[in-house]
Amino acid sequence: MKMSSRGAGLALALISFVLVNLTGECWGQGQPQFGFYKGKCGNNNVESIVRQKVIAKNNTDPTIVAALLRLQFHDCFVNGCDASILLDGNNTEKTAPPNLSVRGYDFIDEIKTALESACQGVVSCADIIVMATRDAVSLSSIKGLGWYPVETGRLDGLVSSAQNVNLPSPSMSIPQAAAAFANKKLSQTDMVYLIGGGHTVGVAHCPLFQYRLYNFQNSSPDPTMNTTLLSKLKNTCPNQNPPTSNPADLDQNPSSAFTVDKSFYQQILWGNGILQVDQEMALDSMTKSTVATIARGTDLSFYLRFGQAMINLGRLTNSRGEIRKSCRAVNPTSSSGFFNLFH
Ligand code: HEM
Ligand SMILES: *[C@@H]1O[C@H](CO)[C@@H](O)[C@H](O)[C@H]1NC(C)=O
Ligand SMILES: *[C@@H]1O[C@H](CO)[C@@H](O)[C@H](O)[C@H]1NC(C)=O
Ligand SMILES: *[C@@H]1O[C@H](CO)[C@@H](O)[C@H](O)[C@H]1NC(C)=O
Ligand SMILES: CC(=O)N[C@H]1CO[C@H](CO)[C@@H](O)[C@@H]1O
Repeated sequence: MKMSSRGAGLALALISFVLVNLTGECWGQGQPQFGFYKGKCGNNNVESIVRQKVIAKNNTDPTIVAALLRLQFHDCFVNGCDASILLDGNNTEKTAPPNLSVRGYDFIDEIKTALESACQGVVSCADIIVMATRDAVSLSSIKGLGWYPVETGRLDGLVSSAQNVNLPSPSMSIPQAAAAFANKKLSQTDMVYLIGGGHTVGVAHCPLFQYRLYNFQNSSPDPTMNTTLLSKLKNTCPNQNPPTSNPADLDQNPSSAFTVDKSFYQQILWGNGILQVDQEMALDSMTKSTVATIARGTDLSFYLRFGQAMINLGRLTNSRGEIRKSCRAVNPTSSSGFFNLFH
């Protein structure tokens, strides 16, 4: 399997090389493959430039892994992984309500600047998100076991509109969430790994879960919440309107709040899910056996399957696009009618 995907990768790389050189544009790019940037940035190793940046960042801000995981999810789920979430403007994706607290834009700019000075116009912003997320995950995993290979060769999208943002909501039922993932060709198993692997780091703010404490359906509070957690969260989020914007760790294991590991799954089995959708994953017949299996399994088997789920998330691709000069804006020429006609 490895051999054949490598062979196919080589063939594709060859085809895209020819196309890029014939047209001077990126017609061959857009079909992600492992190692796409090998030999494309002079003597520079694109993936190691990204990794050095993430190592330096992780040392000063250990929350970067949470920022990047959420950034990749929000980018890939809307229009495919095309960096559309990075575009600035009045009505772009990042201005839609679910963007609340999506972070990491400045750090992506910093990596882009380093790559542009290594080789201009070669590495897409969409790939930077995916590579940097992988590196942050591996740095924040037990013994680095969270590393997974990433496909590259994506193009940056030309459009970004808040109207396109239809991300799942934290109060969705598991069947509804599974339908949203299936709509993106992601399986229920991918969903359990992606939500649980993502929510093993980072925080949620009171407005996203406070209703579970004081105002849950007809009973109050949410009967599925661990009562120790309930009292703790009532302190974090006092019953007031508007709610405070205080944060709570999504992974309630205090020793691994910054670590991408499988502890989240044990926490939700104990009723310690912060978001409704997190808690329901441990209870719904569609997902509960997967949750229990991960909680009981080894770290390595969690990392391997989570890595595969991240690769699958990275395959939601939008093949129409370009290599942006700045991650925050489409290239000046590509907004012309001529370019759009042919892409
Ligand atoms: C049904 C699917 C999902 C829903 C409804 C959901 C919802 C949320 C919500 C409401 C928050 C808290 C936002 C805030 O209070 O600021 C959050 C945070 C987060 N989500 Fe998700 N999420 C989902 C899937 C994912 C996936 C697939 C990933 C990544 C693989 C992910 C990664 C994260 C991370 C890392 C944070 C913390 C961000 C930070 O601390 O800055 N989520 N999510
Ligand atoms: C956003 O809208 C304002 C006012 O309509 C306009 O001045 C500004 O140029 C717009 N910004 C962008 C990036 O389109
Ligand atoms: C990244 O940050 C986390 C959290 O502070 C830390 O545990 C880990 O050792 C860091 N990784 C590296 C390789 O420095
Ligand atoms: C509540 O959570 C704690 C750990 O935080 C756990 O020890 C306890 O068993 C949980 N209670 C239930 C009913 O699962
Ligand atoms: C960074 C950013 O654009 N944040 C926006 C997120 O969405 C809210 C509500 O729609 C806006 O007010 C923020 O400006």
